[in-house]
Amino acid sequence: MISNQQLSEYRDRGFVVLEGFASENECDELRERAEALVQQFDPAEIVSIFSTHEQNRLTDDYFLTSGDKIRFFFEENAFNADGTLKYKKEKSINKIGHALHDLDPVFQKFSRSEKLRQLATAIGFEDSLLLQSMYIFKQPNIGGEVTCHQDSTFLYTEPIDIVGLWFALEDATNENGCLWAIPGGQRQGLKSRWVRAPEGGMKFETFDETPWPEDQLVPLEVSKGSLILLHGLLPHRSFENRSARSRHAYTLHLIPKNVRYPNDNWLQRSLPLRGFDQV
Ligand SMILES: O=C(O)CCC(=O)C(=O)O
Repeated sequence: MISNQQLSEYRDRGFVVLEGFASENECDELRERAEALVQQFDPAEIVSIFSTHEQNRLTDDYFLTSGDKIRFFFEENAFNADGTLKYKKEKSINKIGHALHDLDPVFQKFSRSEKLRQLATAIGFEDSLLLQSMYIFKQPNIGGEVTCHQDSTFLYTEPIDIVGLWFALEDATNENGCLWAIPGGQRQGLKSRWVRAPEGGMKFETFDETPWPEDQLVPLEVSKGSLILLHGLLPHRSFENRSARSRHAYTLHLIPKNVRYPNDNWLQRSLPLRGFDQV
């Protein structure tokens, strides 16, 4: 599942790549399912532009109530000035989130597979809850950047303890917007939290104003089927995809059952969180 050397690499660098973790078949099944979900989705229902630059999202109810739903978010550059889509909807969606692992049978089966349960056990998350899932498209030509961040900023727990599982469903290269990370950056502590403001909407609570040392970022170019484990405090990002190739990925976040999950985190659910054993 994961060797001792890979485990110590994860602890030291804050990330590790497990090549070939998901089979070609599993990757294709998830891709086909995501494509089917997009086909069923009517973009007229809601137009929500997702971007880490886009301040509108801070008050975007569609986003803030998506923690226990399957919702669709567009690339920031998907629209013409008149609000119409530049490309077909299947080439315009940035991501689907945030409860595929609970609500969709295909994603649920993959996310709670024996293989994933064993991996979670090996990395000390045997008694954990599946908090969030996302299908990220990083579309050809218009795939938006994700600026440098720590996942614990958005999914904060006390004590801080979260792991991100990032599955490459296609080869991810520098050209199509692979992940980048600052090795060892998880040791620098949490820079900020994104919290629900009492007056409504979201705001950042900043603990450390120093900019990210982005010159220390390294590219994580990986092949289809690779799994990247990401420590919740690891600074990471991805650049725009200006290439003609997409860069699909599926991500899952796990938290231990015994941490405190604050009610001012953005992600709140009516559906109870479930572990690997509760199918
Ligand atoms: O897949 C990407 O491009 C970035 C994903 C990421 O960093 C995140 O969702 O935390």
